[in-house]
Amino acid sequence: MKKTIFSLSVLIACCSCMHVGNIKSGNLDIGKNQEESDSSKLHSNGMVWIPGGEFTQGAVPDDNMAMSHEKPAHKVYVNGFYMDIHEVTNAQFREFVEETGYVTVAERKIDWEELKNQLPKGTLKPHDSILQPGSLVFNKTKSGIPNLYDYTQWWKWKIGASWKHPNGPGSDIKGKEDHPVVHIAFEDAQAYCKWTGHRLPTEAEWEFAARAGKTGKKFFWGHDISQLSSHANSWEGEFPVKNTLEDGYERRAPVMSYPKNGFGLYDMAGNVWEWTSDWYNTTYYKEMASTNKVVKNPKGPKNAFNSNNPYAKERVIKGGSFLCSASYCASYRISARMATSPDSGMEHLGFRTVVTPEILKDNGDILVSPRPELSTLHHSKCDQLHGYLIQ
Ligand SMILES: [Ca+2]
Ligand SMILES: [Ca+2]
Repeated sequence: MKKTIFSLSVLIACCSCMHVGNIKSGNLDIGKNQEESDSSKLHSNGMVWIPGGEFTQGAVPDDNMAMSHEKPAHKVYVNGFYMDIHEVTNAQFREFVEETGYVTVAERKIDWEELKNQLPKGTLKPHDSILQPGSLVFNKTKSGIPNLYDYTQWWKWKIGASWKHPNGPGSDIKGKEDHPVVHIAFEDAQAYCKWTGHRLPTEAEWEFAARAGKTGKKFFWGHDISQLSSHANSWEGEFPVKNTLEDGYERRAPVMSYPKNGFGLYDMAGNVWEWTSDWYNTTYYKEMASTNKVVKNPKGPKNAFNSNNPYAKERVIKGGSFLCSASYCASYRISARMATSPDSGMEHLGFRTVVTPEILKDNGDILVSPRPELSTLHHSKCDQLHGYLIQ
């Protein structure tokens, strides 16, 4: 098991189901003309059909918050797929853990011999009392910070922090079953996906789904930043010092606390960041744009590369979180993206899953018509929990 450079750099700085149709139960209504079928308008087992199509991925022209790695925008086509309507919740993840006995990266012992290979040569080994299972937790600062580039000012390594203890020992998820699960490393998300028979979305799929047909818009609701508080759980006030709580939540909010986008997806802006399956490569958008073609179903670059973090191979995360503020990254914008080390779970990082008709067919787990009663599709705890059995 590895921990990330990011994790360790902070550490050292500090101390020094749903199952669509669940492949198991297999109950998606998938017909030959599926994009026109009723299933396209239904949430089946907490998922919704995202019709495929062409779109422009990347920064919109008048977005002055867009970072260089969101440019140049480029044309992409994605096939249709089903997507979880909300971030994977604590209840969903607990069901997975209870059934499989899975132990997340944040809960595992740290192997210094593996870890040091990801660090600059000569990095001193932290004391054994520090090299304990844990994760990164956000801490507000006591006063304003002139330099927001140094994230170690608000990210702290906390021994004992994990999905069960999001803010470290003493915290728990009781009464927060409908909150998004966090401290999820990439391999944790993949393990959950394997259990459900789903997979993580590609970055292009994620962005297409988030945009929901809003061409040229910065946010899923349009262009009006004044609607942020009513549409997404973000950080309001001076980051990372004072949160005015205008949107009602300082940290994670229960999933589906804010309006859905045009495809019926919740929290595609804010609440927690979400893993995609793409490697992060700073040159990727330029390469895509240079083809002067509509790239079909891109799956990301072949290799990871980040000139700012040469020791790590990172994945792309999307959507921003409760920590995103207008004064910092404004990552509730649709085109926003971030590089994160795959073995790093954090307090603001979760995921949601997708599944394609092809995957379902490969698993021989399809019910065509007649569409099963939706109540039969909802067997997981989270379904009952949220009461979102779809009308
Ligand atoms: Ca908030
Ligand atoms: Ca989110």
